[in-house]
Parts: sequence; structure tokens; C-alpha cells
Amino acid sequence: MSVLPPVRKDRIISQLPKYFSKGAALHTENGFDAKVKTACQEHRTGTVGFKISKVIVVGDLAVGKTCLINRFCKDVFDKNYKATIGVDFEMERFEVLGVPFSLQLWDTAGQERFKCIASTYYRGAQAIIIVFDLTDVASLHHTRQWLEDALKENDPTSVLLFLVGTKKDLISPAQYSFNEQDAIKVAQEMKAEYWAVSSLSGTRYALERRGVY
Ligand SMILES: Nc1nc2c(ncn2[C@@H]2O[C@H](COP(=O)(O)OP(=O)(O)O)[C@@H](O)[C@H]2O)c(=O)[nH]1
Ligand SMILES: [Mg+2]
Repeated sequence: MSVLPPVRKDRIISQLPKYFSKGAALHTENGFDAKVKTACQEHRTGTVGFKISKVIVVGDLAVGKTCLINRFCKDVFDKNYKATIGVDFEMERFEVLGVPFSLQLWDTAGQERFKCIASTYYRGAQAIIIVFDLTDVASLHHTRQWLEDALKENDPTSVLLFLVGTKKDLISPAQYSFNEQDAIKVAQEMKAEYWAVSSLSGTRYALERRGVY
């Protein structure tokens, strides 16, 4: 039997995280469903506790996908980080209402440069994070194509979609507000949840905005 370190404190989810923008959110409930809570308490979650969910991250080259994964997994921002060719994913362990849950986060090893990502990268994803650079409007427009490619290998009815704008630290609040309207429109069309982040500062803007942080 392998002995795993305890799940990190910030990976213990006991409350449903709130959406970033109500106009582009996958769920707008305040908490977990009573049935889910009861099932977790009674350890009636079936195979969920052994489940590994595959999350793929797609988007144009240099929009900040690797930095986003590094900020999320290691809470660091390394300007000089380069994805190691061949090392494909990071594993993150969570505990959701006391039930173990693992995320396998796949980073591209730079293949997006050639727009020919291997189907094994896309295949079997439970969540797709489509990333664009808030300072580069073309990268937002390209997100539709990235999604289309990723969905060819997945079941569109069961996969969760997130549209994430990065490098929020590089634009003024006025410019951001202007760009956000476009981004939310794209997210709504995709039926994706929209987030805006900065991997450099690590700030979770939505939470900051709501006064949580
Ligand atoms: N200012 C700023 N720069 C960022 C941010 N995220 C990424 N970058 C920079 O954008 C460039 C591309 O990032 P990278 O994660 O390698 O992009 P990828 O090709 O999509 O994986 C690098 O020079 C990063 O330092 C951010 O939140 N803020
Ligand atoms: Mg990268």
C-alpha cells in the first residue's frame, strides 16, 4: 500500500466555489445539493473516490497555459519555465466533501505551435480549459477553433468547459472591462464558465472582487 501525503489544505473543498461572473457560470447554486452531501457523509459515492478526472488545457502558444498550471499546482510563477518535452501532466489530489478526488492536468509540450496536437492529448477529458491572453484579442478569437478540435475527441454533452483569460496584471481596469464583454459572449456561446486570472500575481480576481480575499 502506498502512503500518500495528506491532501493540501487548499485542496479540501467543503463549500461549492462561487462563479466568477454570473453571466457565464456552469452552476449558480450556493452550495452542494443535499443528496450529494448525504451521499458523501454516508460514504455512498460509488467509484467517485477512486476517480481521476483528466483536465486538458488548450489555447494559442504563449497565452500562459503552462504558467497557469504552475500557479495552480505549485503556487509559483517562473518566467523562464519551459514545459519538459515528454512530461505531460501534473496530478492534484483533492478532497471534496470528504471524498478523495484527483485531477490530472495535462499541459502541451509545445505542440500547439504546430496546431496538430495528438488525439491522445485530447481524448477522454472530463474538463477542457480554453485559455486566451487578455491582452491579445486574436487569441480570444482562436478559442473557438481550439474547442472544436478538442471536442472531436470528446463527448460534448459530458465535458465541462472553462474559458480563462490570463495576464490580467498587464491591462488597465478600463481595458479589462471592455475586453470582458467579448470574452463573456464567447463563453456563453461555448457554454463555458468564464474566469480572468493573473498567474504572475496569483490573484483570484473574482474572490478579491467579492471581498473574500
Ligand atoms: N505578466 C504576465 N505574464 C504572463 C502571465 N502568464 C504567463 N505570462 C508570460 O507569458 C509567456 C508565455 O507563458 P507560457 O505559460 O509559457 O505560455 P504557453 O505557451 O501557453 O504555455 C511567458 O513569458 C510568461 O512569463 C501572467 O499572468 N502575467
Ligand atoms: Mg506551455
